[in-house]
Amino acid sequence: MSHLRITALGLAALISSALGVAPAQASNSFAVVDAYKDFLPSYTAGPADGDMDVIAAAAFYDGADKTFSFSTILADKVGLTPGALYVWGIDRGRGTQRFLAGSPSIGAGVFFDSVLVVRPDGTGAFNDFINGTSTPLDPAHIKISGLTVTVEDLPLDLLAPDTAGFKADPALYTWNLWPRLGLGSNNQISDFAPDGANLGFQVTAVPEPQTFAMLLAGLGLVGLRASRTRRA
Ligand SMILES: [Ca+2]
Ligand SMILES: [Ca+2]
Repeated sequence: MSHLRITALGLAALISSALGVAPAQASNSFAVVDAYKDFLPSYTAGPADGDMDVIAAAAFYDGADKTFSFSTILADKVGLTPGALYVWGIDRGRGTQRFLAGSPSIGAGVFFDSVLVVRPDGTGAFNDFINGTSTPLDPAHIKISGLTVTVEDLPLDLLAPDTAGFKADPALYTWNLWPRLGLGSNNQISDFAPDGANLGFQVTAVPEPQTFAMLLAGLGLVGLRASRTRRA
């Protein structure tokens, strides 16, 4: 069923047309199409369910509103696996490969100094490892729908208190996304997106509400096709 697959290039083109920018600018710097069923060998804590498998993800920084937004498509309906969590690791300039020191040692190339934890019930928190704080997210920012988890319009102030070592420009922060079952050991982490790397944020200088909706539609198409491929 390879003809149903959409390539990273295809997503980039989709995003490009949605954003009205050249493919070279869109590239893969802020969005990733992640492999289907690429469960980590170290993931032994739970089932290889589709809601533990990232298909696509993207993130934005709105420089005008000074807000961050994140979105992902999973391979199956969010909420399928009890205890599933979706975690965006964010590197604001003091990120380290924190999972390397864990057991089992995983996540080479995945740098973060804070995490955005989102639950299928629409609640979540921002945990800042540098400042040692945990801040519940306003549920109004979290949207769960079908295969999609979205966190919209998080204020810069939440992610970037005045802390030494953080990058001066929040547009230069990077991220990685991983589903996991509970917040214990590394064998609960099922997938990284992207694999072994961080991505940047698409920076939108002028707020355009339709942009995000169009990208989500594109990501939804990816998810739908992946889902069909899975069933086929
Ligand atoms: Ca995946
Ligand atoms: Ca992956």
